[in-house]
Amino acid sequence: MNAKKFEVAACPEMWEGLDMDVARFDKARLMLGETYEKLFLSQTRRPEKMAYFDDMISGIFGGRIKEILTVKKSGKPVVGTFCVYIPEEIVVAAGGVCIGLCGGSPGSIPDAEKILPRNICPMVKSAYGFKAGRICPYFQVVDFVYGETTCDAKKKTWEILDRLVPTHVMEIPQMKRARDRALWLEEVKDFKTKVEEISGSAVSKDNLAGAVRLINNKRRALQRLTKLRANNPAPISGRDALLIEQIAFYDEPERFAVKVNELCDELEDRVKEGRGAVGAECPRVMVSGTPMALPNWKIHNLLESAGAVVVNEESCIGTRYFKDLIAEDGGSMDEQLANLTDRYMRIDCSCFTPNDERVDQVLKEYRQSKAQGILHYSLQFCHTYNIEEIKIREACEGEGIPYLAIETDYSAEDAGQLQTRIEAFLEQIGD
Ligand code: BJ8
Repeated sequence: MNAKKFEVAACPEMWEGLDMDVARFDKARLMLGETYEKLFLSQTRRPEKMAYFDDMISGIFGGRIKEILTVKKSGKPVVGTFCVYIPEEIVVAAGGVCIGLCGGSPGSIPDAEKILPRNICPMVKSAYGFKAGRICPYFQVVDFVYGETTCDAKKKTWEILDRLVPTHVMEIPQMKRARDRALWLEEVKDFKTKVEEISGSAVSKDNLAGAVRLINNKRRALQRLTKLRANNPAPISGRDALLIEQIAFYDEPERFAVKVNELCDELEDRVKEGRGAVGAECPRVMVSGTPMALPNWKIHNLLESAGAVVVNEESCIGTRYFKDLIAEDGGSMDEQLANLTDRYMRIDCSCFTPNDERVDQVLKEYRQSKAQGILHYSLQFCHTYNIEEIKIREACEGEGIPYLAIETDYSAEDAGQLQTRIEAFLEQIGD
């Protein structure tokens, strides 16, 4: 397909202006390009419309940062987040940009381990390390970041991160009673106030209604993509679908939705013609669990290199991000904020207790995606997902669903051992 060598574009002058460690970052840029070429561009039978997403990766540290800088220069807020609980609609309503800053790379972890404990989640360490090492242009471009109180690793890291970048924290309730919803509504209002303070202007109800429609459309496009993956043969690889779900946290939302829909048009044609990204005999696997932040492609790569196809991600970089929409019938600001609060309270993160709706959701998505097995993925030291895994496993056993649970980090050290376990799991599906 792409004869010419793929490269992630360099913008050293812009990075210099963002106070980055340019020499070090440039090496990471080259490595990302090489990995991308190997994992993504080597795939045969790729949809043509993936070209846009290839370009996004090529411009991820260049063109997209320039766009965000333009918004910033116009006085609009640029907000970094680490959790799908932070209501991006409010940032968009203020004319700003909301960016997901979760870390998915092992390269920044040594920077974090200079200060943070080693035995915490790699996603938290990777994100912190990107800022500490000044090796992420997105971290350098944000006005401030918004953390949350979902897990211990995150909420205590925010106190340390605040030394490097202004860090605010939303309190996410841990239960879903009426009083927890009331708390969350207050947190949403405080978030809106903070965003307004930074942008220097109030968010109007019309702007909020427009932002809700815009982000709903982005989520709808991702829902459409997910539905298409339920076809056999799968019209798109799991790797490519995951990539799109990751890009959803960086790209301009309106353009992104258009491009995902264009891709879906092509996938619909493929489905009609019975053309897949893989053969119909490929074992179909659903991945469930902790999010996989860019550029974490470890599990999808292992699964698909072993001959499977991933057909669903029950994850925050996956369906948990887009399965629910905000009701668009709110008129007043209060009604709209109530609608928004209700939608966000439906996110079934394992930080909630009890959280049985997630178990039901996993089974529902398993059936909808026409998967043949579930791989539960938990990042190392994520206690809530690791413990909730017990209930997911029991539910799968009850339904006779082939199941494999993996706890891992970002290193390649366990790749051989994981490969063996994955191969045995795929054999089990084939039996
Ligand atoms: S709503 S899943 S994005 S918290 S994996 S950092 S919980 S130790 S990412 Fe998450 Fe929001 Fe929940 Fe979703 Fe902590 Fe666990 Fe690490 Fe996690």
